[in-house]
Amino acid sequence: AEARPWWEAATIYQIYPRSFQDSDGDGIGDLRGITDRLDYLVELGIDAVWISPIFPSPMADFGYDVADYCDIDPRFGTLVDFDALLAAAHARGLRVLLDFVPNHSSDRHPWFVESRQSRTSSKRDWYIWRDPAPDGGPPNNWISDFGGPAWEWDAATGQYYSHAFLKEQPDLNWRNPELRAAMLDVLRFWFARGVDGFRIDVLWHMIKHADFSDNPVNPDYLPGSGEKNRVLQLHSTDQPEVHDIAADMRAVADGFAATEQERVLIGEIYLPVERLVAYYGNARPGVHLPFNFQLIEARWDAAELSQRITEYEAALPPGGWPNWVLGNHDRSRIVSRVGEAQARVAAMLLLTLRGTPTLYYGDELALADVAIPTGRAVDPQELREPGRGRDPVRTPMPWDESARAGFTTGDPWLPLNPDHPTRNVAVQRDDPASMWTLTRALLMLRKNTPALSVGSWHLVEGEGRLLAYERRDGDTRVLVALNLGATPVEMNVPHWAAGCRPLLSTLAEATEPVEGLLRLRGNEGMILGTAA
Ligand code: ISL
Repeated sequence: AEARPWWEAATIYQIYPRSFQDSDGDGIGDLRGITDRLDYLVELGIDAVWISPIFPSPMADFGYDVADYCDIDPRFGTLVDFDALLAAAHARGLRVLLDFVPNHSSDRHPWFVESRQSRTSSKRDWYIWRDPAPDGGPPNNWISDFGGPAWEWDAATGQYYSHAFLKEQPDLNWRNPELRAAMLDVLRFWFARGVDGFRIDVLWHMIKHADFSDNPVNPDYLPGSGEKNRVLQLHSTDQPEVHDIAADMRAVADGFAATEQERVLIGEIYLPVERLVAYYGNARPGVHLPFNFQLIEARWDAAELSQRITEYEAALPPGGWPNWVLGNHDRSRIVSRVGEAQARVAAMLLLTLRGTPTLYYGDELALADVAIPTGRAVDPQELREPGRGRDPVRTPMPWDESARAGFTTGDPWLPLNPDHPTRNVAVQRDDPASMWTLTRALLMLRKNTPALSVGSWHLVEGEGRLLAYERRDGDTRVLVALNLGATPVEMNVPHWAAGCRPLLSTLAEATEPVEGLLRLRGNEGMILGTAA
């Protein structure tokens, strides 16, 4: 086989560390907890974990407000625990990716504390400070992602500072060379410790237009869709200079790449496909994987999915490796978006597309969003824009049928899913019809069938209820046929697939070879191939 970087055929699993496994009874997940569960991930068939931020933080945004980029928050453990986690993961062939949050720090970071001391502070320019508008108001009309102005007044020094997110998350100034060097050193610090890569938070936000002109008003704004959508983020995001930053980070990663340990950079970027693919780089390489959220944005509809997949495949630059995401800690879970039967088909879709899939913890159990009782909401977004909060998708992982689901011996920081006594790892592992068993079977089939991970992708059908495509690697051809509707559907299989056997169905074992006509039950997905 040709040599490929490890991450091309890998499946990544996102761990939200507060919610995965608590080891000390404080109700908050931690690093030792993750280490204890590494065998679980290997058993499931995972190749790499991405852990949401674990650095010291006041937790205004649950770790996406970093107060020290080169240490571990005591709630999660210590650097010693981290080194142990990394060693234990590597011993099992698992890679570990951390979450780099470079657009903003915490307002408690010593850099910001120093920056706000005075206009002449040596760190003043490490953040984005502007004079007020002539009327004393904010310098422009930019809106924070969490609603409200993206500017906070600092009375002591008479200027506003920019914050694309909470006021507790001041934006770092990447146009300042010292700040830039200090942040690239953060990557070096963790790479030298052995981490295999980073997910880069809000990469497309990292540089703002030098003129700070007003953003245009969004003519299609729907009230209730989030106040940030009142304006288009034309001048506050996706500036040309952001690609120089991505290239600088890539150069650092490449500097640490060894034959056995190529480091991977994944950019979090919510942009239309044609803008997204620019993040692969141009004159200089950018990130390896600009996160592709097409499956999160899509309605559960064959025509729409086939169009989005085709468009994304066609937009990839030469050498640009695809990737797919079905859920994350910011978005409603797949089960709650499309339904439980449909989520099984969605898992088959995620794990049979060309490129690197990222699986969100709990999705292997078909975990749904959890309604959080009034008074228990903790996400700042919920407190600012009720109904838009992300707590429902961040609830603790249910491991077993015990009172606290094996997650903690204390009080879990967010409520468990009420169905945890029946929906948990222990129960599903023993159930041949469970989502867990299906997910594992998909991951094993994908591992043993290079056509499914790295093979080429060809659309066969994308209309009505049916989405079907071919995956091909050398002589191996695999047909994936997904019925997105609740009623049966029939499909004339391509001539090459006649005589193929079902390798896996989302519903039940099917073994009869298919002749001309493939019959799929409602919400059934099937993988057919020539393999044994
Ligand atoms: O989900 C989104 C896309 O529609 C966004 O609003 C998302 O919250 C935003 O793109 C950035 O998310 C990331 O940065 C935030 C943090 O709160 C999120 O958890 C993180 O994923 C600020 O660091």
